Order: sequence, then structure tokens, then C-alpha cells
Amino acid sequence: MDKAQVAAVLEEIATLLELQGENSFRCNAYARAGRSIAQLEQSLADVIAADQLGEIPGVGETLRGKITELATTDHLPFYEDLKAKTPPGLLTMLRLPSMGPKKVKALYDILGIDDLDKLKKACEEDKIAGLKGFGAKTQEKILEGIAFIGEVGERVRIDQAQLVARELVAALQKVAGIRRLEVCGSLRRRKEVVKDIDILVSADDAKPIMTAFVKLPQVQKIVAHGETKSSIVAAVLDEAGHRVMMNADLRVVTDAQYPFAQAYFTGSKEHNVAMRQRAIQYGLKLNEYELAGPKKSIPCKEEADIYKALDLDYVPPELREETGEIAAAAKHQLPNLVETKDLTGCFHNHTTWSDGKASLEQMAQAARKLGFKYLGIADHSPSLTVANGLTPERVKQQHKEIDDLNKKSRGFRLFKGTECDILADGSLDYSDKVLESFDYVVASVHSHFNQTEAETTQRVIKAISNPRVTMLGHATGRLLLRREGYKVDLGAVIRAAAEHGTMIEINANPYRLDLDWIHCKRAKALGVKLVINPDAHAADELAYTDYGVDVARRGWLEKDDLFNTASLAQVTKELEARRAR
Ligand code: DGT
Ligand code: CA
Ligand code: ZN
Repeated sequence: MDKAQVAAVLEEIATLLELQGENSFRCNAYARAGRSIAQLEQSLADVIAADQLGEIPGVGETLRGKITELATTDHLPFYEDLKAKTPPGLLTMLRLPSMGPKKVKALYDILGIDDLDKLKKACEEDKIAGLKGFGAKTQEKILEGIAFIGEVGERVRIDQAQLVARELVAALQKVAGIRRLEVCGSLRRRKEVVKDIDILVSADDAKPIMTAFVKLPQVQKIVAHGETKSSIVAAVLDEAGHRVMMNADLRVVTDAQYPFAQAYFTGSKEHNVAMRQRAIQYGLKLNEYELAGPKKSIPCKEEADIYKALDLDYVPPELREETGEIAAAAKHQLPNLVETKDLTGCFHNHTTWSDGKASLEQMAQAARKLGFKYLGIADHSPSLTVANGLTPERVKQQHKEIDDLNKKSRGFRLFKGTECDILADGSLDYSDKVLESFDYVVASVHSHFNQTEAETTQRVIKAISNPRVTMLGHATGRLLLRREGYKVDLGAVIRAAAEHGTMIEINANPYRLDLDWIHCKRAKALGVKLVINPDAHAADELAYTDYGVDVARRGWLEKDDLFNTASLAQVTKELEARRAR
């Protein structure tokens, strides 16, 4: 195991121990060791080889042995026993907001609650409100949380699904006999959340590939092991050390069938139905194996050949949602979708000046590495005290530092921006004078999520009507699969943005992906410029822009529909023109 995986196991041990009621000193020791290991600069193998584990803060004698065992054998009986002793439902209960290990343990000890169903029943019978440390409000929150988890089911965010898919694909690619391989389904369509992973392979002999698949190290459980289709539950640890579990199906077809299977399993189901209809109009039959006429089938080497045979332009997977793409493909009117390489920079990024992890200089360096020509810095404003928002005085200091960095660099520029809070009444968190000292302003809602839809809509419209606001940040405040956004009439917000010439961000943080793709289309129709922003709080998070490109493509956006595809000169000019207004 590498350091991220070992760190993840240590963190999980801390949680499991807490659930066992272990004293917090011991639990914290594991959590702390996990964090230290995650932050190591060298590889864990090197540290162990140099016998330097003991020098890591928080790693004592016992932990040294356990870490070495994990790193070298991938196993730790202590951890496996602990996991076996803990009812899995307790870990699910931890996914509820405001439920830590102590509360979960209390419910388990007092009422024997070890899964969500029992917890729901207890809440409905009003058994939780009276418990020490809970109360009626908590009971209500728990019920809401359970309802939400029920709705989202076992769906997974795209970044996590992609992680699982990548590991499975990397492992599968080592298997002999595979001719073509692709991840299809909603992941290929780049949906923001996906239910399961659909892997498609072509090969002459399916059997050895199936056998290898169900034996992959990521396999947690084999759901089905068939001749041409198998299903597993895969488990992979993410960078933060959380275990991501999801279903993955593997289908093996012949190479001649491959393009048809690829089109079919990419979906969406609705797109497939429409394609089949179109085939019928041509007197053909389309399914996952072939495109066939009354006498013989029409050979297709690639997926694009299927579209061609039906007089359609090739439809990129992101557009296959049956929202007009087939009609557009027939009329050669599909958009020329934006691509990652079109991005020239981005505007919503945080640094150590507020709640980011990287300095201005580190962020600039990372941006250059991605090929960006500029980077906009938008740290928080004062009312976001938890995020160390910048006072006007600190804004001045930051601007000085940006000026100094800009003097030193050629062909790359840092822009002075802010993520300015939209206060409860729609006013902004800085005075007009301070706002005017920035190159641009991202305005975002971070508080008072419980206002009515009418209140929030008015509030956001008031903010984006201010000519000093360049763009609206994360339009609904949603956190995918975690928290619904605030209630807001996005139609009205988009109309107001069009009227005032305010841009709207596509927040590319995989938790947010908001403005969502459906509304991107509406914004485009009204001529609102969109901006892909990673909302990066660390240097490596600048690459979140890729997920934003996915959203933009699903929203039919072309290069010119986005602001951050313009050249540095054009961006500079536009921002200056806006400030002059
Ligand atoms: P999800 O729910 O995130 O896994 O979304 P998908 O689109 O990956 O759906 P999934 O995994 O159930 O099925 C993969 C693809 O297989 C789907 O996009 C289209 C195709 N498919 C599945 N069931 C049907 C069906 O009943 N009719 C048609 N025409 N296509 C289907
Ligand atoms: Ca799927
Ligand atoms: Zn924000």
C-alpha cells in the first residue's frame, strides 16, 4: 500500500475505534498518524527502508509495526478484526449530517440501532428526541438526512466513479486477449453522478477475461459471474482515504459487435430508443449486436459508422440525452463542443490568504503547468470568517503581492479578484470602493440557505445587477449527494444575468458542478457568457476544470460561449471595459 492508502486505513481505524468506544486519546493517535503519513514528502517505502518511521510526528512503537505491516503486506489483522466487529450499518449512519461516531455509538448502545431503517423507525416513534445530546431538532435532521440518502441511493460522484473505473481499467488492460475496451454508460456521457460502471470489452474468447475480472484485487463482492457478463462490487480508496464502493459490470462481445454494444451501453436509454426509431425509418433494425436490414446486416467498424449509416453526424457521448441531438445531427447542426485545451485560465481560486492550501505563487505555478495564460485569485470576503475572509486592509496587501508577482512573470498574469459574499439582503460584503479595486468580482451565496425561493431569487438578482459584479459563483450552492442547494428560481436569475451582462460560473468542483448542464443550455440561449471555474482550494484542484468542461459539453457549449477560452489580451480588455462602465 502507498502512503495515501495506509493513511486511509489509519483514519478508518480511528473511526472504528471511536465506534467501539475506545478512549479518544487512542483514536486521535491513529487519526494523527494517518494525517502525518498522508503529508509525507517521500514515499512510504523509502521511509520504511531508511528506518525513519519513528521520526514521523505521532508515530510510536505500536503504530510503527502496524504501518510497516500494512505498507508491505497490504493486510492488518487488527484492522480487519475491527471491521468485522463493527456492524456495517453504523458506518452508513455516519454519512448523516451532524452524526459523529459518539452519537452513532450512543444510539447503538442505548437503542440497539445499527442501520438506517432502525434509525428511521426510532425517529418516527419519537424515541431519539428525548435522548441526552440529541433533541427534537436533531431527530428532525436525522429524518431529513435519511430521506436524502434514500433518494440518492447508491449513486456516486463522477470524480469517484472515474477513480474506480480507472483502477479497474488499468488492472483489466493487463489481461491478455482484449482487443478493444471502453467504459460506457453514464460515465462515458460524463454525467455528474453515476450509478454503476459499464465496462465493455471485445475479445475472441470471453471466458479468461471474465475469470480475470472477478479476481481483480478491487473486487469486494461478486454479484454475478457469467459467460459474457459479470457484475462485481468494487472498492477503491480515494485520495482523502474514503472507501468508494460501487457496482461494475463487464460485458465481453466480439470485435464485430463492439461498435453496436458500445453505442448501446453508452446510452442514454432515451437516446437509444430514438436511434432505434430512426433505424426503423430506414427499414433497419438496431440493437446492441448489429444494424441489420431485411437481408443482411450493415457492417460498422466504429461507432461513428452507425451514425453515418443513418445519415447522422457523429453525436458525442455527452450529448446523448435525447434533448434534440438526433435532429441536430441530421441537419448537421451539432455544436462544435468546447474542449479542455480551449481553456486559457480560470477565475475562482483560493489561496492561503483565505482558506486555500497553496500560496499565490504556488497557484500561479500550477496554473502555468496546466498551460493557462492567466489565473484569477478570488479569496473570500470578510463575512466568511470561518474561511479567513480578507478585510479591505488585507485586500490591499494581497494586491501588492500580486503586483510584485506579475512584475516578475512574462506571458502569464495573475488577476485580482474576490469571491465576495452576497449578504442576506442581496448587498455585497465589500463597499463599492473596495469592489472597484479588483479586476473582477465573483459574487456567491454562502449563508441563509433557509430563505424562501422568492427571497433568495431577489437576493441573487440584486447582487448580479450590481455592475461591479462580473460573475455569479456556484448558482445553487448544492453539494452533490450531500446537500440540496438553496431554493432559487434559476430561470429568473439567468434572465437577470442576460439583462445586466453578468456572467455565470460553471463551478467545476466535482461536489458542485453548478450551474448544471441543463441550465447552461438556457443561459447560452439567452446569450449569457459562462465561465468554467475550479473553485480550487489547492494547487492540484485547478485540474477540476476538466469536470467543468464535461458540464459545458453536456450543455452544448462551444468555445465562444465561455469567457475563459479567450486570449489573455481579450480577457484583459474585457475586464477593463467592464470596470470602466
Ligand atoms: P446510471 O444509472 O448512472 O448507471 O446510467 P446508465 O446510463 O449508465 O444506465 P445503466 O447502467 O442502467 O445502463 C447502461 C446503458 O445501457 C444505458 O445508458 C442504456 C443501455 N440500456 C440499459 N437498459 C436499457 C433498456 O432497457 N433499453 C435501452 N434501449 N437501452 C438500455
Ligand atoms: Ca451505468
Ligand atoms: Zn464559494
